[in-house]
Amino acid sequence: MYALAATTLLFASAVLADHTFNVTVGPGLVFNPNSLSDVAEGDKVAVWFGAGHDIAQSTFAEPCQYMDGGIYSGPSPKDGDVFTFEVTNASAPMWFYCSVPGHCQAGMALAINPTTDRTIEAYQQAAAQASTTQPQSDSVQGGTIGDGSEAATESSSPSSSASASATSASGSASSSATAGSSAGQVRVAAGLMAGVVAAGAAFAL
Ligand SMILES: [Cu+2]
Repeated sequence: MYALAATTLLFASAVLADHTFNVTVGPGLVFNPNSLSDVAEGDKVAVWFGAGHDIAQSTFAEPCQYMDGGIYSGPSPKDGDVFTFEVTNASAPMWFYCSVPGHCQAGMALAINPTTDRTIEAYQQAAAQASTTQPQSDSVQGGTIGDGSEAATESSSPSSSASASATSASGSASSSATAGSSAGQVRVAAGLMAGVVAAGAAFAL
């Protein structure tokens, strides 16, 4: 029953705002989460940077190789920069890597809408043997980079998202990427629909 109430909430929040999936860079040679599923057309992905990394798009077949015309954060996002791009085709899986030499081989990759055959694990396995091709351009491609204020108004920062998740998800305890990045919107909607949540939660108990 709680799940039903939560689903209703998510639906309500989806009507209120586009969905933004938050991805953090590091600590270590990772994108976190490294795989996003159920990303819909028009949804946005916000990559929250720490210094020393970037993000570039490849194909699945050629991991760590920049795809012609692919999305790219630019060569050296600063600590605190947020790179945001929109998913325009939800039916095609998207593959990303960090083009700093060695990082892709170490598994620093991101999948959007992977399939059962083409998983982030399969990409990483192939990446371990691949060489890196860095984008030739030194400018941002296919997205925007800023301080996160745009992403923050649409959703929430990863840290506040985590706390919202912790406080609002009593009992549901889903730790999936989708639920985590939705938490900020749930929190916004919760103000409007607190009665529904309370009723749903009470019923579940
Ligand atoms: Cu990196």
